[in-house]
Amino acid sequence: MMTRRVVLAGAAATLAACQARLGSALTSADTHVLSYPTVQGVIRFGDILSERTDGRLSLKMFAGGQLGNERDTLEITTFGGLDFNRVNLAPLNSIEPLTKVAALPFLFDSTDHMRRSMDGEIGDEILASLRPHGLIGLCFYDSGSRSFYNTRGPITSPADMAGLKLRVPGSDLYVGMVQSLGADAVPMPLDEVYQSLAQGVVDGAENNWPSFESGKHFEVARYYSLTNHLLAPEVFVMSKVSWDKLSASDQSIVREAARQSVPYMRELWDEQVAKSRTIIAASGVAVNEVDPAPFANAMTGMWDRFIDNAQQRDMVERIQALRGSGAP
Ligand code: GTR
Repeated sequence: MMTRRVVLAGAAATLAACQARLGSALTSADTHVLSYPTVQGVIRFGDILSERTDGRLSLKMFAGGQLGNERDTLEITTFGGLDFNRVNLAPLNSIEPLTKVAALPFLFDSTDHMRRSMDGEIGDEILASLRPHGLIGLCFYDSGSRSFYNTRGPITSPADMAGLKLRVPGSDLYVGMVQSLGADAVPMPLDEVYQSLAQGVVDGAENNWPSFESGKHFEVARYYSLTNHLLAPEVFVMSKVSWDKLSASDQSIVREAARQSVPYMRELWDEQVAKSRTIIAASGVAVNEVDPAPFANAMTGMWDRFIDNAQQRDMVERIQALRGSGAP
């Protein structure tokens, strides 16, 4: 079995081998395939960066998890082996407590609520909280809403989840969430999920429409139950080691280019959700609507477990105060 040290060394060797060919290109990683909206958003960021610096700064994207899973590439990013990374909030949950706030189930009541919260000062505070951990938070991307899928049957209430083995990303918060619904949580990187579903190592998982589709999980997990329990965003970060090497004016360009890539990413996201839904529906997956209330009730206790300091509590309240004050 490959140890993490071997995986990290392998990724570092791949990067070193590319170095000569890349020249001065900055590097970024993503677990998703090239066509996925998060990857295309970061590529757009790279294009804006090149334009604004007349090609002095450019970006090389390592998509499809070729440098390893999010936890590993994040570690490489913190020590400067990668310049940028686009990750879910989950691998940051054990690093920075404020990231748990935006990853709380049933916190956001709509995509608009999530965007309003993350595009304003609350989002800025979460991005800034990453700096002491060696990361410069640049912007948030969309991730739609996550729901449960499995190989056994439709989930209509938490009672249907008893005893199910469900894959979650490697975060205590996700583990707590699934346990509070009475299921067994199995933390595992995304690239192992298809095989684990196919071999019965897990009975199911949870994710948004595009990841359920692009990872081919829908081919083996034929029940998708729309709990819509999580509307957490994705985050785009830069290594602080790389950031510190940039001039102040290049740092501003990086920040602006990242923000400018957000509307483009969101446009692609909405298109991708529609495409993925069509593919999944055409494949005959049984999709069922779910009353979210019993799921939300079962999860209230876990909020207190993971929101255990005053700064987090204050942020939760400020996000709740922004509920329903915009378009649905
Ligand atoms: C996806 C997300 C990835 C990854 C994945 C997972 O929706 O875009 O960054 O975190 O979920 O479940 O591991």
